[in-house]
Amino acid sequence: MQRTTHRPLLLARPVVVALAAAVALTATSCAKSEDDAADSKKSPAAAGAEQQVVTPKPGSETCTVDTYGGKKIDLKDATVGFSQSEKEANPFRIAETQSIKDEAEKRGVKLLTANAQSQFSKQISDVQDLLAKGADLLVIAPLNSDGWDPVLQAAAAKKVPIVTIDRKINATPCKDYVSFIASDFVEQGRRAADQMIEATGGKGEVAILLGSAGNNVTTERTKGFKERVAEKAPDLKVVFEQTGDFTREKGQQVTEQLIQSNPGIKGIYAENDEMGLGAVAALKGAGKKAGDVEIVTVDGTRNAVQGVVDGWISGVIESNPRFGPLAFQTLDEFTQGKEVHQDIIIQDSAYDADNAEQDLGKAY
Ligand code: GZL
Repeated sequence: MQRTTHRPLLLARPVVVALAAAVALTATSCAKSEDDAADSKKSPAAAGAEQQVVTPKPGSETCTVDTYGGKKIDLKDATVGFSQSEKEANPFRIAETQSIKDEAEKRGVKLLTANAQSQFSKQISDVQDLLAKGADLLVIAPLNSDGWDPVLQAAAAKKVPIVTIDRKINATPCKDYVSFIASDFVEQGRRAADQMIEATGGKGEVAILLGSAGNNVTTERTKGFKERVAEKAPDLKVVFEQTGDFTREKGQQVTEQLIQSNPGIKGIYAENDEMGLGAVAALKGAGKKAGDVEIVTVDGTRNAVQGVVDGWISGVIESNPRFGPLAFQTLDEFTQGKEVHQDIIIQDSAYDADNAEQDLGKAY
């Protein structure tokens, strides 16, 4: 069922690119104008293309191989080790790994990969294993923000530079790792709040399906959402917060409890699409109709954006997983001895009833 309410398309705040020679986006993951939206209508495949521009976070410091203590090498002669954190059941992880593989192949770089199946102890041993197999450089998508010391020491001993993507590790940039490339998760939370305020009229009780504990994504998406609600909609009350561990099963279980304890809940903010889709399943199981509860999620997976088209989900803020070009461009420049930024932002788009159908092709 197509919802008829219309909401302004929420766009990422334009990030002023500090680098004058920034390479133009080949195709943006943020539809900045009707033209872009029109483009995505013409060729959905192009609409999902990967971000090429290196957009430093305002105030980001830089790093060079000399200050870091690595060695200048030709990336083409190097072996890159990629450590993925979560099992590839979540489309975010599938798209993230594919982006790294595609870029390595495009650049003719030898890539070793490992998947920790959502177990942190396995991710630590995976990275040790990649080092033992001769990785000259590491790209890590961390499961947790803490507990990385053994890996950092082992990589430093072998002078193997690390680029982290997606979630942050609590360590020293340009000493323990070279660069951190990620979305602005606090901004994602703010934008999700904007969509929730729009969908609910800024009044009523809402619940938060929290992500997993122990990483910055959960804390920052929650921070951004709560800040914005407090700032713009004091009559919208967060009355329930519980983790769904970023999984669909847990998201469904928690929502089943939620609608028992809070039958009048007006909105659910799910900190990722998988939990949001679990919430939809719970609502359907309870005999609810599309639109009875406003759901806003974060990621931008195809199933969730389809949920917007079908009226079950009010809005989706993208968390762009297509890190391949940015990660390898950073590695390439770093190993050539050039300055790279320690904090790099990947742009996120957004979906609501106004653009979900035409932009479904941008979802992953
Ligand atoms: C965000 C990433 C999150 C996704 C979830 O960068 O760390 O982890 O939003 C995934 O889908 O579980």
